[in-house]
Amino acid sequence: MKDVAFVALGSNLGAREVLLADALKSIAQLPDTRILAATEVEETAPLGPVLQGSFLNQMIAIETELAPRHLLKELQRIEREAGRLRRERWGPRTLDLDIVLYNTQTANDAGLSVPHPEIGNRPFWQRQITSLRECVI
Ligand code: A4P
Ligand code: MG
Repeated sequence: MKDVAFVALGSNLGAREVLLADALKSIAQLPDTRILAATEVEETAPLGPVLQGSFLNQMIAIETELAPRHLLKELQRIEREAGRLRRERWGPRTLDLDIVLYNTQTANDAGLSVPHPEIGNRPFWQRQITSLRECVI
């Protein structure tokens, strides 16, 4: 059976809109994966301790046969292809792809936490989840 996951896209460096659109195309091309719905792209003020530019954020619901860790590996490859350099935690990035939810599953180890630990601190994620759920369920 295919699983439904919610993936957050974020960018605050470079051609942000193009980076998000390209990421969407790359995710759509993942094996055994289909995009079910996408929110509008919204501009959000930076959260967290680092002084940095504002973000464009978007969230998508996908149906996938990739297990959570396999999905994360593919998302990290797409981040790298978008020129993502990991410098400082929470710092500016060309592309950030986070698994916010993966069905009702929970995982909690160094490599993967789902639901994403920041879910309670990101009002725009909560709005996006609500609007995607109206499309998907
Ligand atoms: N990791 C664990 N769980 C997950 C998950 N559910 N999804 C691990 C994705 N990755 C997960 O991430 C560090 C490690 O988290 C990865 O190696 C992965 O194994 P990273 O992308 O390398 O580093 P990061 O993004 O700097 O850290 P983190 O903790 O993912 O930060 P966030 O939560 O992504 O925060 N403000 C606004 N307005 N909008 C934003 O999108 N984003 C951030 C970054 C800060 N402020 C923001 C936004
Ligand atoms: Mg991240």
